[in-house]
Amino acid sequence: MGNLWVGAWIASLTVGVLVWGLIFYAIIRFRRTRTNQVPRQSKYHLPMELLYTLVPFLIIGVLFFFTIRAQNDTLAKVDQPDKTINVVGQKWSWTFNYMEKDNPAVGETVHTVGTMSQIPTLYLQEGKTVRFNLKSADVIHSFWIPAFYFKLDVIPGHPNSFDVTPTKIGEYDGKCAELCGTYHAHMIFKVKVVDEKTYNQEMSKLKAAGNTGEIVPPVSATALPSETPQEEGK
Ligand SMILES: [Cu+2]
Repeated sequence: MGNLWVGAWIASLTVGVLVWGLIFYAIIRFRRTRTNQVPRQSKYHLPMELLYTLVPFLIIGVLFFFTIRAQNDTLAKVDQPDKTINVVGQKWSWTFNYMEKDNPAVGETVHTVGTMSQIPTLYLQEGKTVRFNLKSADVIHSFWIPAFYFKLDVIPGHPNSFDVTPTKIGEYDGKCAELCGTYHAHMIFKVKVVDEKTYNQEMSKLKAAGNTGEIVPPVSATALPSETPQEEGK
C-alpha cells in the first residue's frame, strides 16, 4: 500500500508537471502583443483529439491495475492463521475475544471489554498472522489501526474479516473510522505488539480475572456496559 501511495504521487506529479508546463508555455508564448495576432487554431485536429481521449484512459488503466494488485495483496488470507481475534464494535468501545483454545499457555477463549472510561488494549503477538473477525453489536463502526495502513467496516449482520502479521514490536493507536454516533470519538483503543512471553502473560491475566469465553453480538449489545459520561462541570 505504501508503494501504491508513493507510485500514485509520482504519476500525479508527472502529469501535473507536464500540464503546468504546457499552461505556462501557452501563457508566455501566446501572450497578447501589440500586433494582436490570434495563434494558429487547431480545431478538429483528429490525432490531437484522439490523444486527449486515449491518454486519460491509459492513466486510469495503469492506476487501476496497480490498485487492484495492491488490494488483492492486502486482502489475501492465509489458510491457517496462527491467532484468531473476534472483534466486537459496540457503542462506544471495542471488545476483543482472543480465541486461544489451541494455545497451551492459555487453553481457552479470553476477552477484554472496553468501555468509554476504560480504553481497551489489543495485544498482538509479533510475527504471528492474526485473523480478525469483525462483528457489530449495534451500528456500523470501522476498525482502524492507522499505523497498519488499513481499516475495515464493522457492519451489523455482515461479518468482515482480514489477516495481518504484525512484524514490529511497539505501541500503536486504534480508533473507529466511521461516525457511529454521539460518542464515536470515545471509540479508541491501544494496540500493543509484543513477544510471545508477554502475549501469553496478558492472556493469562485475562483468564485469571475471569474474562473467559466469547462475548458475541447481539448478546453483547445488552450485556455490555453502556455508560454515559458525566457532563462537564456537574
Ligand atoms: Cu464506532
